Amino acid sequence: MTDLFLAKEDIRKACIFDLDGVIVDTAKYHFVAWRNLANSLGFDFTERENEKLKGVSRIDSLNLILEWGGMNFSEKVKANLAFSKNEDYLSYIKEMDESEILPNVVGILEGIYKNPNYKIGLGSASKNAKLILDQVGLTKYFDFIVDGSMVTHGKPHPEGFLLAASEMKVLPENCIVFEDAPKGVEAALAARMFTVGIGREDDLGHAHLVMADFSETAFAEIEDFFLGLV
Ligand code: B16
Ligand code: MG
Repeated sequence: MTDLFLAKEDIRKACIFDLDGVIVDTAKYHFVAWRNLANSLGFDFTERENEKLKGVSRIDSLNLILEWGGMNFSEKVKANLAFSKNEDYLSYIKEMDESEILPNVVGILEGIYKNPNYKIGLGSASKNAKLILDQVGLTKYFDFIVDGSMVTHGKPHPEGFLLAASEMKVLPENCIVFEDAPKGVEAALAARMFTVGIGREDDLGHAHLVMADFSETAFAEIEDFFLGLV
């Protein structure tokens, strides 16, 4: 039987998760490590400014922070600064365990994992994504993991989400993306995927559906929106 004769609920589909802000809150560790770096260069920045770094690649984050501090360096020095920030960041990441998984993420992953029509992918800008998933014990749920080292273009470019979909052999329109960053929502929409914003309606109103977190949701409820049943 070809896909042509499959009912809508039997078409191969996938859920693609962002990592930071959706599965775990690593933004707090990025903030501490970037702030340590800024302080060592003689300036500071606020938690509000840190919000602008969500979903942004490491080097783009550094460029923004240096702009806030009115500083500029050669590419070589910037590479060294990014390296030392990452070493500092990793010292926090290496202490992470499953207690840092955000509320009901495991429940949602289990709900998808048990559904034979769905694959599960990761679409993160972080080059540390695999390490973080291992650290919190969630790697086993994922059919394919896209991390920041596998893409040329950062979010809002759709490259990462499209790569995850094609590696899982699922059409973009059959994918559901979970994203916490406005730029990540833009990337998922540009990939023509059903986009669920995790966070505040004010920041993520351009998504198809917005929820504060996963705490009071079952995957079946989200799927009803995706299938147009709600
Ligand atoms: P790394 P996500 C993103 O992860 C973070 O939101 C962003 O703040 C960070 O700069 C980026 O990863 C790169 O992280 O330095 O570990 O490569 O939200 O796309 O999962
Ligand atoms: Mg994120």
